[in-house]
Amino acid sequence: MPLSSIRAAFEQQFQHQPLLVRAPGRVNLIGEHTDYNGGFVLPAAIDREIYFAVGLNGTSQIRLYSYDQQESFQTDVTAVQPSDTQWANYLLGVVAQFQGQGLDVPGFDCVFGGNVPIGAGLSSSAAVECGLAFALNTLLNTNLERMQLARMSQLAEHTYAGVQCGIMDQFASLFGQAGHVVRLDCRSLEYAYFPFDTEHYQLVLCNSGVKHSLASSEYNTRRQECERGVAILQQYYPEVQSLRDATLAQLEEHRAELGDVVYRRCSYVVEENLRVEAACQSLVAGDLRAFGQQMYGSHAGLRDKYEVSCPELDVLVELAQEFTGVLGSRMMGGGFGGCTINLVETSQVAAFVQHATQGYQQRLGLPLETYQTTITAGVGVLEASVA
Ligand code: GAF
Repeated sequence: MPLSSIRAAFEQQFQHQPLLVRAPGRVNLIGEHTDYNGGFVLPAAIDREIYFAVGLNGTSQIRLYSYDQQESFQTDVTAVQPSDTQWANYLLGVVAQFQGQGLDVPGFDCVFGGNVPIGAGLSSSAAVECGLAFALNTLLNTNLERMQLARMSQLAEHTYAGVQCGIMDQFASLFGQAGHVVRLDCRSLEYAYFPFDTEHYQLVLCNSGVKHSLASSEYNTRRQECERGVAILQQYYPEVQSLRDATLAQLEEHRAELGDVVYRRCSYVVEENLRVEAACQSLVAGDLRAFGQQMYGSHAGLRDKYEVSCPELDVLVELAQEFTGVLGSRMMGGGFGGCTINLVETSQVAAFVQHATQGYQQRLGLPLETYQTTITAGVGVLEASVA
């Protein structure tokens, strides 16, 4: 849906001129479930985005309108709290973060909507949080840095959506750079951009169309299992502050005490961090074939050790693996549904999409949606003239 519709809906409902903001969804090439373990990720912002029209209204009321749900929500600035209206929580959580920092948030109006598919693992919720955080920061002149906005948006997700997520999604939405992937050290928050060769290779997303209800509860459970592993290792290796510091040898040594499940979760995370490092080296060397192999390795670990995949995602990765024009494929994001990300030779994109669509229908009787993505800039203000 175009930005002009969001702007028109705002002007029609609220009769004043808004600030226009674009907030993208993200892909993650490799480094899954590593962010909350102090590890490494390699995301990028994409051309699937949420548009915002936001303006202060001179009252004490927050008036929100979801263009996609065609629903309104209103509350007083002094009464911000988690609501039964799920979509509003992502926005209210951000307001609560501003207020929690002692920043005065006056009444404002907001219309938002976009084309990030919901539940597809492309971080529509992070885009919503980051878009509003950026808009408020601009309108209120609060001069918060992007990393602070990312942290606040992440905490909004913890407190108002109940998912104990890491920082990757919010970071990617705010720090994306056109034509580049960005490697983030989720502990130090240092980051580095790498150009991504879009002439010869494309990122194609295959949307399984499933979202299992397990997603958020299992996500929080995985996080606890990793913390349990760290607590055990710390008794022997006090320097292990997170799984990022652990080694496979340490895990092996204490395998019995860790127990089968915690051992598998932890060894996946340690291996995935090593894969991100190796994948970045391959990217710098221009060896996309090696990069693709790391992606396949990531999927196998997520499926067998971390157990966050599902049959639909596994079929999509198998379909990619048997097609020669695909260099790598893996499930992406929290898991239990959503999209696979596929690294595909540009000349083979159309044939791959056909192969995957037919195969998905034949093997599971399910329709497949695919998205060919472009890597874009992160959250920013749009000129009114663009709308
Ligand atoms: C979700 C979370 F929001 C991220 O923080 C990250 O942990 C991801 O799952 C798994 O890598 O997208």
